[in-house]
This record gives sequence, C-alpha cells and structure tokens, in this order.
Amino acid sequence: MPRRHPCAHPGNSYVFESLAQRFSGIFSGLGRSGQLNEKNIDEGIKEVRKALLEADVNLNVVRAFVERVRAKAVGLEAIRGVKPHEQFVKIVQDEMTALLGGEPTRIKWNDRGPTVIMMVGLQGTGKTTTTAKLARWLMKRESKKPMLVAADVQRPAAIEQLRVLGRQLDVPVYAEEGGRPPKICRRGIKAAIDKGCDVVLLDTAGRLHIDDTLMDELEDIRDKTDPQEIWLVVDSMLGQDAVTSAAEFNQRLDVTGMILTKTDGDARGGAALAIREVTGKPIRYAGIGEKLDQLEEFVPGRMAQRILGMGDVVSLVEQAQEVIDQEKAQEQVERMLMDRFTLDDMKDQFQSVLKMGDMKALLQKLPGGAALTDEQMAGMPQDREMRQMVAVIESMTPRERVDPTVLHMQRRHRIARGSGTSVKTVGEVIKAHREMGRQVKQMKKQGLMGRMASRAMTRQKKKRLKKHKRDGTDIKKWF
Ligand SMILES: Nc1nc2c(ncn2[C@@H]2O[C@H](COP(=O)(O)OP(=O)(O)OP(=O)(O)O)[C@@H](O)[C@H]2O)c(=O)[nH]1
Ligand SMILES: [Mg+2]
Repeated sequence: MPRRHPCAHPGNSYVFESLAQRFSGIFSGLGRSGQLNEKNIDEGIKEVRKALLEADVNLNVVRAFVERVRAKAVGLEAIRGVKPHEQFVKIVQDEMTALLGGEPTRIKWNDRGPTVIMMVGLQGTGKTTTTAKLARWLMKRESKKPMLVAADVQRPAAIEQLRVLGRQLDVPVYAEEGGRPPKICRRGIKAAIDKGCDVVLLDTAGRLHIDDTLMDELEDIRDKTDPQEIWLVVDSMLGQDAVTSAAEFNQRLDVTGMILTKTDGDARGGAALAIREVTGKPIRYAGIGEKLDQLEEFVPGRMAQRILGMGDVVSLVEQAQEVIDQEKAQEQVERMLMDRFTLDDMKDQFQSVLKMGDMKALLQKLPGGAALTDEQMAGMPQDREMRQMVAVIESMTPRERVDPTVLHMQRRHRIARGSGTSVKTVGEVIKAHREMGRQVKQMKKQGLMGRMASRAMTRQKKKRLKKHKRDGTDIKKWF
C-alpha cells in the first residue's frame, strides 16, 4: 500500500498548524519540569512570545498579549489538585480566547424585513465565493431563504460568476447589466421582498488598493440599503498586510465583522490572531477551502483550543454532521478515545472521509492532532484503497468486525473471495485498524487527550446506564 496520506497534496496546510505544534511543545515542556517557578514561567512566556512572532503576529499585539499572560501568571497560587503548568495553560487559553474575540457574535437579524448583509473587501479576497458559501450556510444552519445581489459592475465576468454559484445552490440572483451599484442593491432588496427571501447578500466590487472611489461607492451602498451587517472579507494569506487593510476599511465603513478566507493555505495564522485586537471587530467565519461547503463559524474559544494544540472536537463533529449524523460522529470520536474502535467504526470513518475529503484536517482537530507528524499521517490510506477496505470489512461477520484477532488464514481467504480482493488486502485492513489504534494511543500520550477520554467515558457510561434503565440492556461489557 502506498505510504501517502490521501490529503497530503501540496499547499494543503491548515491555519495554526505550526502554532499548535509549538504550543503543544511548550506546554509539555512545562509539564515535565513539575513545579512552576519564576524561572520557568519566564521561559514559558518567552517561548509563547517567540511562537507568536514566528506566526507573523503584529509585534504590538504580541507584546500586549504576553504582558497580560505574565500579569496573571506571576500571581499564580497553587490550587489543590491542579498541576501548576495546567494553570499556566489555562491562563494562556483564556487570554487567547479573549484575543480572538471572547464570546461568539450572533447575526443581527432584521425583524421588519429581509436582513441585509453587505460584503466588502479588496479584489480577489474571496467576496463572491464567500457570499455563496454564506448563502448555503444560512440555508442549512438557519433555515433562511437567501438572495444574492450582484453589486459588482467593475469586472465583466462578475455577474456570471455569481449566477453560476446561485444556480449551484439553487438560490436566486438579482443582477442588472450596467447601472449604478447603490441603485441595483436597492432594487435587489425589493426583488427579494417580492420573492419572499429573508436574507439579502450584497456582493460588492473589489479594488486592488483602498481608494476614495471604492470607499465612496461602498458608503453610498451602505447609506442606501441600511444593512444589518457589513462583513469585511480578508485574505488570511496576506498576513500583516491583511490586518492593515482591514483597519483602513473599518475606519471608513465601521464594519460589523470580518470573514477570514483561504485559511487552508495559511499555516501561520498571524492575521487571524492580530486582526480582532487591531480592529476591535470580531471574526465571524473562516473560509477553509474553495468549495462551497468549506466555511466554518469562527468561535473564539474553540479556535483558541485548536491553536494551543488541544484540538477542536466540537467543530470536528459539526463538520462530520452534514455527512454522518451527529450522534454517530460523537460516538466514534469517543470510542476512538476509549480504545473501542471496531472495524465497523473504521468502515464508517472511511465512508465519511470518502465523502468529506480531508482526513488530515479532521485529525488535526482532535486533541493532540496538531502534533501528528507527516510521517504519522503518511500511514493513512488513499481513496481507492479506502473503498477496497470498506469492501473487505463488509465481507466480515459482525463478530470479526468487533474482534479482528479471530481472523485466521481460512477466514481471511473467505473474506478476500467475498470482497473480490486478496488475502494481502485483508491483512492490510487488519494492520490499518491496529495502526489507527496505535496512533490514537500516541495522541493520548502527547496531549490532554487522556482527560478528554475520561470525560467521554463518563458520558458513555451515563448513556449506557440510561439505556439500561430504560430497556434493560446488558451493560456489564461496558464497565
Ligand atoms: N483555498 C481557498 N480559496 C478561496 C477561499 N475563498 C476564496 N477562494 C478563492 O479565491 C479566488 C478569488 O475568489 P472570489 O470570490 O472571486 O474573490 P472576490 O473577492 O469576489 O474577487 P473580486 O470580485 O475580483 O474582487 C477564487 O479562486 C476562490 O476560489 C478559501 O477559503 N480557500
Ligand atoms: Mg467578486
């Protein structure tokens, strides 16, 4: 089997990947030293500072952040039952959450007509793509009926681009050939009311640089449409430049939030970390790829955990939710954490990964996942093999799926025949299953996964107990 991960195509990095690795290292280093004292707090803080600077975070933001952490860490008093370095981790986590915006912001809905959301930003940042992604998101998650309005008359192909996206999503698009954008937007909102749409997304034109003509036009659109939200689309790959231009946009337009795009191509995350502190405006969503379902809600607390290498199981589950049902996803994660990962679970995972695409991104959302090396990742099978493996597992009996140790040669021959594969492939499936178990164990050792696992265990126990009380199922095997 080729030793290459299915998603290891070039350029597919993941925002905060390197930071998460750094932080995992810093924290486990502090953990090893046992006691916290002035000296190792100092060292920890120095490492945090270095990590942030390497992530291309604005120097002033780093300074202020580090000072806030230091102020809290210096007064740290021992709490019984809590290891000192864990207290330090908690401080960094809290400060990181605050830096990213604290509590998530909700959309300001208009209760007297359609909610108008105006999308602004420099050329090529991803406004049009994100407008379509948002329409999809609003339909799926908020049960809204959106309409897209083409307010970009600068680029000849812009209208057609929006129309194509609208057709893909089955969402109406309002466009006029020629004419002035503020008027087009006004008429677009009217058309939305006539069609019974409850959200209007205005896709405005971008410019190469911020200039007065662009700003005047945007102000005019804002004044004529009175939007509930003005979202600035920012290309995270531009790093500190993205932060500078966001500040300028915000000064002129007083935006209500920001959307960070192309985070899939930005492993450093400098813009994401500094932009909220510099503009004072929250990041609302993050674009994580070119496809229309590659948009994530930006939740500061969860993001902080991911940055600090603690994983983000919640958004992992949410992402899986559209493909597999939530309960199953949660259970799979929990079973993985508890070493009860059967071949059936592996089959389900392969099938959902085949649907979802990116296994690396998924694994990185698991606690300790950021610390996985490319080498560890490389052991993961590719699409075609995954399909073969699914066929192999489907040819096994239920008992074999739960306990692969019973799979002696005769059974392997039977399975190979049944699945139209070879004995070698059957062996590889068994090996891959073992390998996955081994990797999960390793991840546990690397991070805070142990605690997660015990929490998961408690949750599972409670669930079993409830089920047992309800319909008398056998619970012994679970304890
Ligand atoms: N990888 C990746 N690509 C993205 C993302 N969002 C947008 N893009 C790509 O960025 C390019 C520009 O996207 P557009 O949506 O056309 O950008 P725009 O801001 O509307 O551009 P103008 O209308 O010319 O100002 C396209 O190739 C998109 O596919 C993202 O989150 N990740
Ligand atoms: Mg556009």
